[in-house]
Amino acid sequence: MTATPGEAMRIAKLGYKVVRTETEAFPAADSGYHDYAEMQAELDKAAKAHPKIMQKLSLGKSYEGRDMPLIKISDNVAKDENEPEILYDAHQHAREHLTVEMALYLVKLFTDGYGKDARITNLVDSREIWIVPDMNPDGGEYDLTGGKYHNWRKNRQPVGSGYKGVDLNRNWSYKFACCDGSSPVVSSETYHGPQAFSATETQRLRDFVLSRRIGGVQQIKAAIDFHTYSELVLWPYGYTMNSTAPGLGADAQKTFAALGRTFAKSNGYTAEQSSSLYITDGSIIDWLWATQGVWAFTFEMYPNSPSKGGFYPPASVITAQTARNKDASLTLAEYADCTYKIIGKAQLCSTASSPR
Ligand code: LU0
Ligand code: CA
Ligand code: CA
Ligand code: ZN
Repeated sequence: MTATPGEAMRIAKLGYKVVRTETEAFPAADSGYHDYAEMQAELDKAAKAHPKIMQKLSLGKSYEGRDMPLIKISDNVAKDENEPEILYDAHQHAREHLTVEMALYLVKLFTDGYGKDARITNLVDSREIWIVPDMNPDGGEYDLTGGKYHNWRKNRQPVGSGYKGVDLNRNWSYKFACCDGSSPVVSSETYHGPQAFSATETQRLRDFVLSRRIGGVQQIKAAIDFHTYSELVLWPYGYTMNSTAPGLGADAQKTFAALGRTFAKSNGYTAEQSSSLYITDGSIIDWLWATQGVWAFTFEMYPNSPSKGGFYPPASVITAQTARNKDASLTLAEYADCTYKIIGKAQLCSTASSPR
């Protein structure tokens, strides 16, 4: 709960204890968004209401020491079952606050829908769903300081020359800094960091993903990394304009494109290879695919133009713009047991010719 200084004084006069915490809040007009403390409270509430299917765990701490929540949703949630695992992560970029709302929407969708909606119930029973709602809590809170937005993108780690911040989505190790898709300049918005995984927060998610590699088999089969804005569905690779490249053969490319176009049909976004937007190196989806074989997509959410609010659309859009990705999010989870089904090549999933 938050209060303005005036409200805090009146509450104190009523005899209640007012505790000042270090948490930031959205400007009043945007109070429909969840700041860090409100996000944590929402997750705690959901975990308490659905203990059989939801666990609130932790990835560890961010650079400034904020807990990075990790949500698991599945039947028999305390057990690691042999079920395809799916990862949804949000908020690598601080100012992209709508993505936290997307993650909270997915938590609600899978928990409140369980036992009511057959599609949701089937997924919760047959999958292990991982949700990381806040990859950049330090940057996200910094972006709200002083009751106004700061247009902040990176994390808040000191990087030299008095500057702070590494672009988390340029800090992953696959083809790190290879191709002019990031910057070596500490003050740049796309500063990639002194080396791959220099950022505390990318280390946290990397270590979790690697921990899901069991007996040499990555358990996470598919992922969506949520960003804003542009209304795009993007698939690997980001580092090259070539549609096929080492680790990404013709069948995999066709599968990515078919899945991506299916998602775009449901949410009205534009589907394309990530590099069609612009070249990025050290992005999460290139790493997830190339090193772990995870079918990983970037979704760039609402809006599609700066005139609709850019990185700061009004809170009134949250409900529609998160629900807009319901079908795509569920469809990816449904295909997670064998993505090649979508190009009619299910045999690739069970044979030794399966790439990973
Ligand atoms: O990281 C980014 O630059 C993304 C786009 C890539 C995933 C291709 N755009 S954003 O920073 O505006 N979300
Ligand atoms: Ca289960
Ligand atoms: Ca498992
Ligand atoms: Zn982004």
